Amino acid sequence: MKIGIACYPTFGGSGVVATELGHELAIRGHDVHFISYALPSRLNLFAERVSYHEVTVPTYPLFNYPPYDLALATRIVDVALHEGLDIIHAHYALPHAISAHLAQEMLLPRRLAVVTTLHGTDVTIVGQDRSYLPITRFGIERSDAVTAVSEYLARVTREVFAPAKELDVVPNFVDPVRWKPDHGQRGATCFARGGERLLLHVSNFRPVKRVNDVVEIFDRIRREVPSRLLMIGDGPDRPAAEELCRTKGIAGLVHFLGNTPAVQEVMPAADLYVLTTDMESFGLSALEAQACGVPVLGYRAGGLPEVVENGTTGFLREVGDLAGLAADGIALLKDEKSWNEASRAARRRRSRFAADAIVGRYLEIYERVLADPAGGAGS
Ligand code: GMT
Repeated sequence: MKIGIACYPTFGGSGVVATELGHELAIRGHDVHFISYALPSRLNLFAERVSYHEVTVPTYPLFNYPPYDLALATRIVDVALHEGLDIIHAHYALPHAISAHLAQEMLLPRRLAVVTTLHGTDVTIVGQDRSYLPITRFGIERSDAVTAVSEYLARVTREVFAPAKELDVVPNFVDPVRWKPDHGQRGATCFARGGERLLLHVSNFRPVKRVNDVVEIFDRIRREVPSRLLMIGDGPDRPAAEELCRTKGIAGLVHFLGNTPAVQEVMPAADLYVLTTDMESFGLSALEAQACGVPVLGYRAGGLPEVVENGTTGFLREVGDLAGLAADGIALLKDEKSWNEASRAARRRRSRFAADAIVGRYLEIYERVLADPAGGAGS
């Protein structure tokens, strides 16, 4: 198949999932064309059958808001015609599903199937804004197939949009060869010294991630167990988290690394992964942590309970229960046997999210929509 992938190029999960999926499809012999405004952060351009097509958005004095969605639709049409795309897979509803639908209409009577994957805030935050709700529903309904990354997200999508569309739940996946345990490797010795334990958080530092909760939990843990905290990523709440560390006098123990692509190297070195989002549709980073044998502390909210097995691969508490999560973390770090058991269980969890099975489900969906003679007009 010839598959186009429209996604965000940033470090966020939707772009990462889109990129990993594209690589896996290419390995399986499909031609994959990424279409975005910048090179996706994890994209390997040296991989066979993978190409990248940049969207440029010309400006004009009248354009107070340069229309990226129109430039994207135009680029999709261009790539579809010149590379012979069968399918465009839109990751994150806005604007990708809308641009994909527009491209589909522009190409008629030539067929271009549209598959949309809903990732999270495209439904739970952005899509629920009254300014965007009707067009998000439109994008969902006009796609030939729509997938959601968790049962939770599918449920919210049905509740909020009541779309005249079936949803397929296709969870995210993890590559167990790249994400594997390597405890005590260089990443740990760089940051945690002399027997200190290492806590890790990775996110885009948006309000939904509650990054100050990570700092609060760490502050309680480090009083009992000598440890350090690594904060990877960047976003609007990073300054507040840095300020909180200074106020608490723990700035020397907390390392803010920014948007480093080296997560894969650091992750296996962590003793605990902390993800305090109050509404995580899936929590890809928690899955990657578990694949590295790192137990997870997080909130019992959104789709995280579908990824983390409470009491087995980590601990989940009600949103805001900082003391509870800190107590769980302290207990785990103080008891080597319990930590080892949790680490082994976390690693085993990857089998539920194996790339082969999940990529196979996307391929089945692609085949289903291409075989549907009623498809193609987006109806
Ligand atoms: O929805 C977002 O906030 C952005 C999105 C992203 O691009 O980072 O993250 C979502 O998609 C990921 C990949 O499917 C999921 O693992 C994240 O849980 C989800 N984020 C949220 O729901 C907050």
